[in-house]
Amino acid sequence: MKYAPLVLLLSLFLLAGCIQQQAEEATPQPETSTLEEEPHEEAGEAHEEATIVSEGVPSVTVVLKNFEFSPSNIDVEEGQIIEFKNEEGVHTVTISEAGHDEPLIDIELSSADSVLVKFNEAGSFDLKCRYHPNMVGKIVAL
Ligand SMILES: [Cu+2]
Repeated sequence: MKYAPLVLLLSLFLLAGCIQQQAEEATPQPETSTLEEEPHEEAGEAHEEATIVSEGVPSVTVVLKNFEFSPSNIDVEEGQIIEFKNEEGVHTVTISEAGHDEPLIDIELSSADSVLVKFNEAGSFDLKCRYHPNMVGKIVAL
């Protein structure tokens, strides 16, 4: 056991590291404030701006047909649901924050499929189908 002293020393270092880390965690950190959280947000509600939901009554139905979203300019209120109903071909419902590439929602719909998307927060959103560059729309949640 000629390594025993080394192991002991290493353990002490690790232990010291743990204690230090705990001390840091216990210190209040004003940097991690809750700036992005909406004060009126209900507990347990999703933080994403838009989420796919399995049930709910849509306030608007958008039909995918003739290579377009109809209507393509959609206004909803915060908390409302849009139903996207594909009546022809295969398309995607791809929704991102206006001006952002990274989608919040990206789902493929076969013909006769539909999806419910709930808008949890106010904002402007770009709507598109990834397969057909001409299929675009705008969603505003107020
Ligand atoms: Cu399409």
